[in-house]
This record gives sequence, C-alpha cells and structure tokens, in this order.
Amino acid sequence: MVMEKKPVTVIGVPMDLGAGRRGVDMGPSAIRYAMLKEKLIQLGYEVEDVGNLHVPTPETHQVVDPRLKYLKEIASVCETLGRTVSETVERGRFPLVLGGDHSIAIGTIAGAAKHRKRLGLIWFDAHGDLNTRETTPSGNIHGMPLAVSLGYGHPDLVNCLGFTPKVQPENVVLIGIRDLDEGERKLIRQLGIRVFTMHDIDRLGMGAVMEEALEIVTRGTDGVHLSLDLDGLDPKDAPGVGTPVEGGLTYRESHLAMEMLAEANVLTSAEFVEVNPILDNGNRTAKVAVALIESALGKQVI
Ligand code: Z70
Ligand code: MN
Ligand code: MN
Ligand code: MN
Repeated sequence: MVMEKKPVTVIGVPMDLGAGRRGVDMGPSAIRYAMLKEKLIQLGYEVEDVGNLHVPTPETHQVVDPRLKYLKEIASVCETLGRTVSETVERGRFPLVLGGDHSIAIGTIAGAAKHRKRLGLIWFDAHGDLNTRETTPSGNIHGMPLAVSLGYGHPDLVNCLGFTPKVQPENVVLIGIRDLDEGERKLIRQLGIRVFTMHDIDRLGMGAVMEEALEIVTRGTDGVHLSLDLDGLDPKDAPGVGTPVEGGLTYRESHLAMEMLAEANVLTSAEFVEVNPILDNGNRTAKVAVALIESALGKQVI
C-alpha cells in the first residue's frame, strides 16, 4: 500500500530548561545539519521548516522552585508550541517537532490532542517521564511530561492550551523503559499503563511488542502521536543524549518499530527529543534521529 504523504512542517524547539545539563538546546540544529529536509524531500514529501521557537537561556532566568525548575519559562514555551502544532494540524500538515529536552512534549501533545476526540500516544524512552513535583528526584521538568499529559502535575503545565487531560492511560504505551523512580512505578500501577521494559522487548521481540502497542494506541482513537526520546536507544547507537542509560534499544529494533508504525499508517504527529550534539560522536545521534524519522514516515528498502 502506498502511504498518503501529508505535507510536513518542521518545528524546532531549542529547549534545555527542563534538562539537568546544557547541550540539548542544539538538538534542532544538529538534526537539520543531518539533512532532515533533504531526506524527506527525497522520500516524496513536501516539507516546510518554520524554524525555531524562541526559548529563553537559563542564564537570564532564576530557578524559583527547585522542585519545578524554570516552570514559568517552560510553561510559556509549551503554550506557544501547542498553538504552533495546533495551527499546523489545522493547515492539513503533519507536525514534526525537534527537541530540545523532553519537557516540550507537554506543548506538542497539547497541540496534537486539541484536534482529536481521543489521541493515542507512543512514548519511546529509557525513562518514564512520569514524575510530579512530589516525586521528582531532580526538579527537572523533562522527567515529568508524560504525567502532565495524563493530567498529573502543576496546573501551569497540566492546563497547557486550556484543557486536561490530553491522553487517557488506556491509549498510552511506553517502550524501551529501564530507569524508573519509585513515584513513577506507583503512577504506572495506579493508572494501569502498559509499559514495555527492556526485559519485555528481550523476551517478546520488538515485532510482537509493536503489534500490541499499535493495538493499544489505535483502539478507539482518531490519531497517534509518537514521542521519541533518543535515550531510549542504546548509548552505543545514540551516544549524544543528556542521560545515557546502558542496555537500550538497538538501531535495528528502533527501526523496526518505526517501520511498523509507518506500515500501520496511523501517525498524526511526532517529536524527536534529547539529541545533545556536545556529547555526541560526529553528529551520530542526530543522523540516527533522521534515519528513524525517515522510517516512521515510510522509507522502505524496496
Ligand atoms: C529522572 C528525573 C530523565 C530524560 C532524564 C530522569 C528523567 N527520572 N529524562 N533524562 N530524558 O529526573 O525525573
Ligand atoms: Mn534529568
Ligand atoms: Mn529519557
Ligand atoms: Mn524522556
């Protein structure tokens, strides 16, 4: 089957206020430098790049609450991002958001959910990103965006674009997980969220995992968002991330997942986050991100 090729709008968000470490603010540049636009045009897409949103520099702002670092600034960027994503959908285009740290998912998902009765969500990550002010070990908001999208967290984050929750737990899957905090485990149990840990992927294989994941995110939904944190991959394949965690998804497993998403033809928006070119090796991680984007948007060998 030939995939419908909706025109793509690239939105860069050079955010690092939500991460404990500087460098992910250069992610959008690194991904563009890895020839994203050219590759998508080669694939047959019409591509528009609207550039980067304005994100304040940490040096010009104070941490007010150490358990919610840069809350106001992050909430404000996410509001703008949410509006930009929402307008992109209204214009009949596919929003492709480049991070930046994972806190931007609060805005991307708000914009994507605004136009859906029910949004499915695939969360690729080493981490759960299910912390709240009460459970966070770091105060870094990039450890919270999934909880926020489910309706748990500070009102300034949860009410992005004026509605909550953005997604229902029964339509959310996590894939690649291997580093959870105690509060995150509790929320997963409480909400009954389907989590495919590295253990599950080793046992079942990525093919079976994606089959089940696709069923969960498409059951009763009218759109699916992919939120992919490059630290879900193994540091051998994606060394340029803020928080490398051993024992991750291989290049091949993550490609299979993207190809199965493309085959299912269900994606309505996507974001690729936490690329840190400072810690990388020859922009390898941004190149992997571009290759994964190509696969998710339908690139095939034959
Ligand atoms: C930890 C926290 C996290 C990314 C680290 C880590 C969260 N659970 N997310 N790197 N991308 O601080 O909440
Ligand atoms: Mn962190
Ligand atoms: Mn992560
Ligand atoms: Mn993450």
